[in-house]
Amino acid sequence: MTTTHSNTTSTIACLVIGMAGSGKTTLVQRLAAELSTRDLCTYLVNLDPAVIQIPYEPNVDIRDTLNYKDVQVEFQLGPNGAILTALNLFATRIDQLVELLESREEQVDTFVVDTPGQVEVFTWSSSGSIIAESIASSFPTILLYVVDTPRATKPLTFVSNMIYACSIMYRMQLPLVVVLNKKDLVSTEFAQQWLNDFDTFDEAMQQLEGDYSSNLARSMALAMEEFYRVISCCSISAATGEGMDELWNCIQKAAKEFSSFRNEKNHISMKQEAASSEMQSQGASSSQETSRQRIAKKLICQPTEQSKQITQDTFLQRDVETTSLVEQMNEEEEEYQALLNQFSTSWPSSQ
Ligand SMILES: Nc1nc2c(ncn2[C@@H]2O[C@H](COP(=O)(O)OP(=O)(O)OP(=O)(O)O)[C@@H](O)[C@H]2O)c(=O)[nH]1
Ligand SMILES: [Mg+2]
Repeated sequence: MTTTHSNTTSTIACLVIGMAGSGKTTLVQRLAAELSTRDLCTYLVNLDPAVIQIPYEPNVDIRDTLNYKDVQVEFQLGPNGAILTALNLFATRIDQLVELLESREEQVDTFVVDTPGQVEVFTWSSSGSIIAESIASSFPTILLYVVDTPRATKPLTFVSNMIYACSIMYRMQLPLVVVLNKKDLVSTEFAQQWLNDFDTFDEAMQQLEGDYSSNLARSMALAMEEFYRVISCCSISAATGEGMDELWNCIQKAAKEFSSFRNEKNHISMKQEAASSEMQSQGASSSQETSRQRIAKKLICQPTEQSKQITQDTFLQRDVETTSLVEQMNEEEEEYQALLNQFSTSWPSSQ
C-alpha cells in the first residue's frame, strides 16, 4: 500500500483478468507504481495461488491462506483443476476479504486484484462470480481485461479473445475495459480498428480465403458489434508504462458507469424473476420461445444507455445478415460434401 487516500470519492476496485501470460501481474505492478506517482493509494490483492514470484508486494495474498500444492495432492487434481479449486475454497471466505477491504476504504483510492490466467474462473466456475459480486456489493468494481496483443494479431485469435471478454462482462454484469497490452512489440492500431469498424475486420478475414473458420469468425464478429459499443479500450505497455494516463481515464470512466450496470442487473434480475413466475403460472407450454428470441431479449437488456437505443430493426437486420451467412455456409457444405463423395469413390481400397 502506498501513500494515503487522496479524496473522499468511493474507492474503485479493479479486477485484472485475461488469458495466461497476457501481462496481468506486470500491469498490477505498473498500475500501483503509476498511481503512487499521482499520490493515489493502491491496495493490492493477489488471487493467483500458483504464482511463484510476483513483482509487487501484495497487501492480501491467497497463498497465505491456501497452499496450492496441498490442494493438488488432497483433491488429486492437475495444475489447472487445483487453481480452480483453490479459488473455490477462497471464495468460501470472501466475506473476510470484503471486510478487510472495507476497513481500508478510508485510506485507499484503488483496490487492484490480480487473478490467475485460468480464465475459466470467470467464464464458468462459480468462484469468479462470487468474488466479483461480493466486492461489487461494497465498491464500484470494474473489469480490466488484458489482451496479449502480439498473440492476437490473427483475426480468429482476436475474436476468440473478445468472446471471452464479452462472456465475462455479461456474466459479471460489470463495466469492462479492454486493455491492449502491446508488450512493446506490436502497434495496436489493427485491434483498435477491428473494434471500431467491422469492415476493417472483414477485410482481414477475407484474406483467409473464406474457409469455415473464417465464416464462423465473421459471424461472431458481427454478433460482437454491440459488445464493442459498450466497452472502452486502451493501448498500453505494462512493462514500460506507456498508455497509463489513458488507462486511468478509462478506469475512472468505467467506474462512473458502474451504477448503471448495477441498476440494469437489478432490472434484469427482476425481469427474470417475473418471467419465471409467469412461466410457472402458464405451465410448460409457455416454453415455446425460440432461442433466437431469448438471445434477442438478452441483447435488448444490455447494461448501458447506448444499448437501450437498440431497436428491433437492429435485430431484424442482423437476422438477415445471419441468414445469408448461414445460406452461404450451407452452399459451401454441399460443395464440400460433393468433394468428399468424389474423394471416397476414387480412394483406392485398402484390400
Ligand atoms: N516486453 C514486454 N513484456 C511484457 C509486458 N507485459 C508483460 N510482459 C511479459 O510477459 C510475461 C507474462 O507477464 P505476466 O505479467 O506474468 O502475465 P500474467 O497475465 O500475469 O500471467 P499469468 O498470471 O501466468 O496468467 C512476463 O515475462 C512479462 O515480463 C510488456 O508490456 N512488454
Ligand atoms: Mg500473473
